[in-house]
Amino acid sequence: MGPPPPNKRIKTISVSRPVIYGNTAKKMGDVRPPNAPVEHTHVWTIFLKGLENEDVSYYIKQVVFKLHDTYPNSTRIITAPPFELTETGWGEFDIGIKIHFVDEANEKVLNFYHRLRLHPYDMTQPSQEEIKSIFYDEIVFNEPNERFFQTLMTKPGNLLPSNKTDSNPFSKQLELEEIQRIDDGTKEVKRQIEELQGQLEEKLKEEAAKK
Ligand code: SLL
Repeated sequence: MGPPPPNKRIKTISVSRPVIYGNTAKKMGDVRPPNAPVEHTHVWTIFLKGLENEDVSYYIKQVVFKLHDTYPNSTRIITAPPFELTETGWGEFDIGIKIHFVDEANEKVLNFYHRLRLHPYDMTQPSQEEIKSIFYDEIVFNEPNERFFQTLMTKPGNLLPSNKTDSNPFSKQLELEEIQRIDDGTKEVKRQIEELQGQLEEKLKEEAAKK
């Protein structure tokens, strides 16, 4: 008998898993972590987790957060859930996120960025509120190998719920509302462009009439 056949990939199949990632941040008051440098103004947490906190450890082995070089040991490796990291600091920057999948998956590292947000969008509104910059996304495994596919199938993998609730900020409803806002925005921009073009033509006509 020869060696066992290589773990074959299943063509034509994609399996997706929803994840939530991003950061929360709060201005530090008088209570500061004992080792926080004086120039640090905020405490923040970056995280990656399953939708509605579902377990992700059956497909994610570790998450690596790459911080700004101003941080000592700027590469932070989190090898078990919760995949999150709390730090203090003064500035916003792009945090590199690398997801390493379980060995069985035989998948490449997934690499992306999250812009750490410490301040409210409207900075004229001083706010002591917790800042949140949180995103929904789906990790898609294209042509998973047979063994990993079996593992994925043992866990349901929540889909995006249809209605938004307080515990479910991400939903089809929110997605549709966002598409509607983008649509409205696009129409408004188009309208403004046409209005300005009209004004420009008027001015050109006026100029031509003067000559
Ligand atoms: C900025 N380009 O100027 C960004 C850089 C750096 C953030 C932000 C503290 C690091 C430390 C920190 O918040 N660095 O002291 O350990 O806004």
